[in-house]
Amino acid sequence: MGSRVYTREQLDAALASMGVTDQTDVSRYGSGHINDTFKVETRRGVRYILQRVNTDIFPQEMLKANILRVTQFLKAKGVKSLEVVGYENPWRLYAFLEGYTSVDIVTSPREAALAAGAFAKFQNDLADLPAPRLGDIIPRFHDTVDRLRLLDEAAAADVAGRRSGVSAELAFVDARRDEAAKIVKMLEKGEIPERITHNDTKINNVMLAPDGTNVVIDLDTTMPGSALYDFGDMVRTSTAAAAEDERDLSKVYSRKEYFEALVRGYLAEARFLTEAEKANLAFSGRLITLTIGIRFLTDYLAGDTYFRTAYPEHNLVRAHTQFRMVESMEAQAGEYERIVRTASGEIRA
Ligand code: ADP
Ligand code: GN1
Ligand code: MG
Repeated sequence: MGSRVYTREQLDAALASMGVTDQTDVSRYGSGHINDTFKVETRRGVRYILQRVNTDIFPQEMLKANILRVTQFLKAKGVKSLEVVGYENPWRLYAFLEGYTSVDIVTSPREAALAAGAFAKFQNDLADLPAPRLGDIIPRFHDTVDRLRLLDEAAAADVAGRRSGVSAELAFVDARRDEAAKIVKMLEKGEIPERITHNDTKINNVMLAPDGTNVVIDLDTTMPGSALYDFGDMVRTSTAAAAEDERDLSKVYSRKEYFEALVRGYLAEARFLTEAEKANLAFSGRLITLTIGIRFLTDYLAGDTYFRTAYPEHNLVRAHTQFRMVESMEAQAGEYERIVRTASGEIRA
């Protein structure tokens, strides 16, 4: 869908409900696909991030409870995190992270390693979050089998009349159905552990500062999951040579030296990983990238109701880049497996 439009009165009322009345400017901010995000400037010189949570996607009360628990727990530990200034569903106000920036494409292997370390530390920091279990914000979020079911349903319903134009894309997915259940099955059988994970580790969800410090943001999907999905989504976004919506597919591929930096940055911090998890790190990159591609294609078939789009073919373009990334990772699979094995051996030693 396109961006929702808000009146000045709506934005002012949301800010007033959270105690801010001296705003001098409120403007759209960032390139997230889900929430409506604004940067707020005030007469005091203090800046904020104002967000309207996407109420079509998130159960609002559960989301608020999860976010408050996670941010308060991290704060009590002395870990820099999002600072919640106000939360009045569906609106919330975060302190603006001054001095940090987010990027949509990783520009150096060092940046990839830093981001990987940040998400590994995030998982580690939350490992001892006291009971109860965090709410499952979007059940079966990364379950590829379920995502295939939703794709099949969208193709059968064909509400937007786009099915006949995506036969090649559907065939690409069909050729890879056998791999879909692997991580879900391992989780079910207890072969890999459930952990509290971020579940949306794309590169623009970590804010970086020039001195290498960082803050993990976009905590909406922080819930029980697998470390493999978190690592896989980093491979998807942090090794990509081009933007998620690049139209020129000759520019889209997974960069081996970035993959290596990612693996090393992750393993150095994620000392908690089991052997079974390590053995599936390279595979997880291919699987999550296929899964996100399936989700873009599904949304295209459904008429663009989930991800924010800027033009009619946007979700299809995004599906194409994901499938090209999958092909690139498949072509380098042997090499990627070797990189993980070598790094695991060295970092353990
Ligand atoms: P979405 O769920 O739509 O992706 P995010 O929470 O990721 O929304 O926010 C979108 C973008 O806004 C981020 O990629 C980041 O650039 C910026 N952003 C979010 N929170 C902050 C913050 N506290 N300080 C500065 N920038 C932020
Ligand atoms: C969405 O919110 P954002 O833009 O960081 C999506 C992720 C996808 C990503 C693809 C809640 O992330 O799952 O991987 O787009 N978030 C949700 O870019 O669905
Ligand atoms: Mg985001």
